[in-house]
Amino acid sequence: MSEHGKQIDEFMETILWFSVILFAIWFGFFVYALARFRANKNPNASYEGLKADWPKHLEWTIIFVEMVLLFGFSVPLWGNRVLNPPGPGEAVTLEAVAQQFGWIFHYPGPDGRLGRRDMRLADAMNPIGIDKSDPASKDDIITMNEMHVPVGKPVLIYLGSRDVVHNYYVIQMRIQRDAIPGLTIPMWFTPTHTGRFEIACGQLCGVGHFAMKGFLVVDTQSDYEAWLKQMGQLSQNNAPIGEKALARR
Ligand SMILES: [Cu+2]
Repeated sequence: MSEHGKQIDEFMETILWFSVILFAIWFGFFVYALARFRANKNPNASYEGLKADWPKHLEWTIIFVEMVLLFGFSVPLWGNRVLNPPGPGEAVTLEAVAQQFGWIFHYPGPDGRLGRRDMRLADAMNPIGIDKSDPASKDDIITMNEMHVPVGKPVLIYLGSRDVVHNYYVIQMRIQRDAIPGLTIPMWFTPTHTGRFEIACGQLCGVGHFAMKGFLVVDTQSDYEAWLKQMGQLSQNNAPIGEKALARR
C-alpha cells in the first residue's frame, strides 16, 4: 500500500528463499553425516578428525554471502529509507505526538507552517504545548487518533512523544519507527491506495498499550482537502479535535 513496500516485501522473500536453500543444504549434509559416520561402520571415534580444507572454505563462502546480503542489500535499503527525506513543499508534512495512550496529530494549516511547540507550555487543552504567540501556530490543526493524507503524495511525519517510548506502526504501509521523548524523528512514505488503516503502538508503553490505536486515512486529493477544511473550521484556539467531533462529521 506504499511505494517502498514492494521493495521490502521482495527483499524479505529473497531472504526467505535463501534460508530455504541453506536449510536444504544443511539438512542434506546432516542426513549424509548420519549415514556416513554410523556406529556399525565406525566403531571407534577418530581422534584426528577431518583433515580436508573444504569445510573451512565453505564457512568463509557463507560468511561472504551473508556480508554481501548485509552490506550490499540491507544497509543500502535502510540507508535509502532513512537518508533521503522528501524535499520541502513536495510532501504533506505533519507531526505525530504519542502519549499514554493515543496519538495527537499536528497539521500546519493553510499557511503550511507548523507552529512552534514547547512542552513546558503543555496543559489539558494544549497537550503538545503549541506556542500560541507564534503567528505560524494560529491556523494549526490538532486532531486526536485520526490522521488523513492524500493518496500518491509523499507524507513526512515528524514523530515525537509526550511521555514514554512509543512506536508508530502501520503494517500495510511497511513503516515503523520509535517515538522517543525529547527527540523529533522524521519518517516518510508514499501511500498508493486509499483506505483506513490502523496505527498500532509497537512498543509496550504501559497498562493501556493494547488500547493505543489511531487511524491513518488515505483519501483522494479532494476528500483530503475537504477533510482539512472541515478540521480547520472545527479547530479553535489550537485545541485538539477529539474523536467525538471526528465521528460527528
Ligand atoms: Cu504506546
